[in-house]
Amino acid sequence: TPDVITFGESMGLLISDDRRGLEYGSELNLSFGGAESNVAIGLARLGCRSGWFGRLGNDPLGRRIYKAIRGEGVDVSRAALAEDSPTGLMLREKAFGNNSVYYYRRHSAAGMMSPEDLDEAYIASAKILHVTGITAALSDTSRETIFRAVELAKKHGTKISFDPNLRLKLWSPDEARDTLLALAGQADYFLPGLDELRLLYSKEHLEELVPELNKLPGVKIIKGGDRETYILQNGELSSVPYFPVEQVVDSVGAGDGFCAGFLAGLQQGDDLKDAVRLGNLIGSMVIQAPGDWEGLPTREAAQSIMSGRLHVER
Ligand code: KDG
Repeated sequence: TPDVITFGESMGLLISDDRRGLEYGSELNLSFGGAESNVAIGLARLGCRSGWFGRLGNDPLGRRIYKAIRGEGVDVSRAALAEDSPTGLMLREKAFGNNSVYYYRRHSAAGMMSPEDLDEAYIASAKILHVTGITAALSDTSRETIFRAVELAKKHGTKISFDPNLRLKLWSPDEARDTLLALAGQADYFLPGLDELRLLYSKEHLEELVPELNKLPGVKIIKGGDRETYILQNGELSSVPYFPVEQVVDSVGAGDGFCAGFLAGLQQGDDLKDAVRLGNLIGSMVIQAPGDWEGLPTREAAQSIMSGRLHVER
């Protein structure tokens, strides 16, 4: 059984790289994305046993996504290909001055997930359950599912890792606040971005946010600082600097890469600082390749960069 499990919506992803954007460009690249499956894939590549579940439509996109995630070595034994509704879709454009995503996911199979879809024994057998706020934004039943999963994890001593992943195209900060902070209050590892904290607490500076965060139990790892990731543990703030990046090709997926590296670090027994360092490294690698997850490195690739070893090309 997997050590780290996660669930959520994975969708077909069409990316336009054309500077003319989706309105005038003519070519699209087909892939898929989904914050939670990105994390599960990242973990598997780093040598961890990970599992992902969720509902996909039993259609070409759904089967493609299912097989791709399974092909990465992620346990998909609890994932479902549903007949009642289609796989969601998302379009991204990297147009001149405009990096936007457009969701076509309302009434998708994933949003129909409900608490009855959860396998209690599966959650009990994992060491960590990783969830993100996207799932809470999809539908009422999806939100009930995430809270129920967290409750089951607590009951069985499975640790909870939570990334708010506030997606403003799904809900506003005002709509999201109570739900995301309730989940944050349940997390053993709360992994927000600094910009998300600003929106959730309506406070601009880290110094003002720290007292708020200190009210939450658990460890807080704050992503998206200018040059570093912050760790807030037992009221004490420290930080771990980013790795240098040659060229940012596609910044989407940085946070998921971070979570994968961080959770992989914890699984291999790293202390918090080293786990965050691995998170920073994986985040920095995923943004140097196009796509939401394709640039996630294997354990060997990550290790050779971490140790500064040169890669033998031929
Ligand atoms: O973190 C990247 C994800 O946001 C992306 O892969 C797609 O899950 C996704 C979403 O809802 O935007």
